[in-house]
Amino acid sequence: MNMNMNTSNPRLNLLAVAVAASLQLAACGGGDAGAPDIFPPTVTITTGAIGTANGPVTFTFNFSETVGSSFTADDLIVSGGTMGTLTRVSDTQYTLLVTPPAGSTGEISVSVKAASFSDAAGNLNKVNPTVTHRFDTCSTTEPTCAPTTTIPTDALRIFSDATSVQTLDMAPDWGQGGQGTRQGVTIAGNNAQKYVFLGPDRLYQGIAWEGSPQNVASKGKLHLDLWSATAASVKITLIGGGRETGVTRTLTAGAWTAVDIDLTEFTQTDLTQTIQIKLEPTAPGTLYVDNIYFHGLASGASCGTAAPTCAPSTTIPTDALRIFSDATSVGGLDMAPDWNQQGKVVRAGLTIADNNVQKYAFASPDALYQGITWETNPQNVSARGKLHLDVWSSDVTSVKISLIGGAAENGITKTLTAGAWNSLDIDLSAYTSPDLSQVIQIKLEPGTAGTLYVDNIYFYGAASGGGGGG
Ligand SMILES: [Ca+2]
Ligand SMILES: [Ca+2]
Ligand SMILES: [Ca+2]
Ligand SMILES: [Ca+2]
Repeated sequence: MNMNMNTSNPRLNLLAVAVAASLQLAACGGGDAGAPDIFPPTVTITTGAIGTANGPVTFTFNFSETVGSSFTADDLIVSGGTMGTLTRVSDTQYTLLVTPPAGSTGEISVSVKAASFSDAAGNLNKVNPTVTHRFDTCSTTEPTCAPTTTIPTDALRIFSDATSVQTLDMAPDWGQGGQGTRQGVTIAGNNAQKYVFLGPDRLYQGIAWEGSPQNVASKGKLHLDLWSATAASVKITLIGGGRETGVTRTLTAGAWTAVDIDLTEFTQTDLTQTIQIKLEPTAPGTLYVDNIYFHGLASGASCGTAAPTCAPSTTIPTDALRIFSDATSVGGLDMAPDWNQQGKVVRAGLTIADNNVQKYAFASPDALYQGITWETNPQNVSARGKLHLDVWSSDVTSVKISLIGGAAENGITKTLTAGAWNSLDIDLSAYTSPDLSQVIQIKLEPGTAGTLYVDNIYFYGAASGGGGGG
């Protein structure tokens, strides 16, 4: 049959389209046994564990159909660890063990090359996903690695390698009566303070800069890096104007814990004249301390009028699955796919206050949407808790944020405070339509024409409830 699409007869045209459509359906696996398989195989990569790995990580490759012997170790790109043997579990599943280097932290990345494996009909893969997994193989009995903290440029530093606050005393005698010791130590080329709390009482240590009171009222957070093998938690008290407030933070045993405390939690402290910090571990033992600083802006604080003048104060959790961030982004990310906006949305990558952001200018009321896609690299976020984005705008008062997976989506609308970074966190349970096991896209829809600045897109935390539903 000769299907000439250029025929002048419109009825024939329709017939041709219908025949073509039925051929496609048959090829999909439905009807005709003899129809050719024209659909390339796909693969998804998963890792068993969520969170940071302390040893070898197993990556599992699940194929959409039999790939025979076409999938081999040569089809993989592995970085950040040593590749083990690729094991065939079945015609549609393989596993690979990757061992991270000892005594370090970092990220293992596993990619499948494009056009590297094929189905029985010889169709080569078009999807070539990348999956990353963080690791930490540092010793858990004594710190052997430096904290991974990058001190923001806007930080007001109390204690750091590069510079510290004037008149700083990391070991004032507040009457501990010899029940503790302090020494400066160097760990992996990095300076830190080591406190030994002998106990059983007087489990406290001051850090003082009384000679140079610091006004931190406009700052957002207090940061400390803490390491202990024994203390389950530490009370951190900020002292200023003769008043103090203590907040308690739990520590991860045998690892650096990056502690960030919103300054609004220090309700009693006079933030305009801070002079001291007090550390109180819950039990005798050793506490290592590094990178004490105030950073970011008080939440909701204005930061620019026409465009942001500061970076968001967000600290990305270590367990986060990052879609877009300065340090790393998801494989295959496209922040500006053309979804037929016809030039009515203009995107630019910008650096503001040493931080990378994306700027989207929505010019026309008939194209108020922008996709963010990693469709070649679907991500399973079904065990995650929340989606985070930082959004800044001077003129858009709300944005609908849709999550897309398994060809289904729904959107959640968030209101925006003008002229400030809005830290948006959406519980993934609000995304009832998309298949969270294969999320591939986000869609942003401003309520009106205007400009959005976007940063720090990631999934984090654990799903609550553990409910069964899909
Ligand atoms: Ca196929
Ligand atoms: Ca191959
Ligand atoms: Ca240091
Ligand atoms: Ca950024």
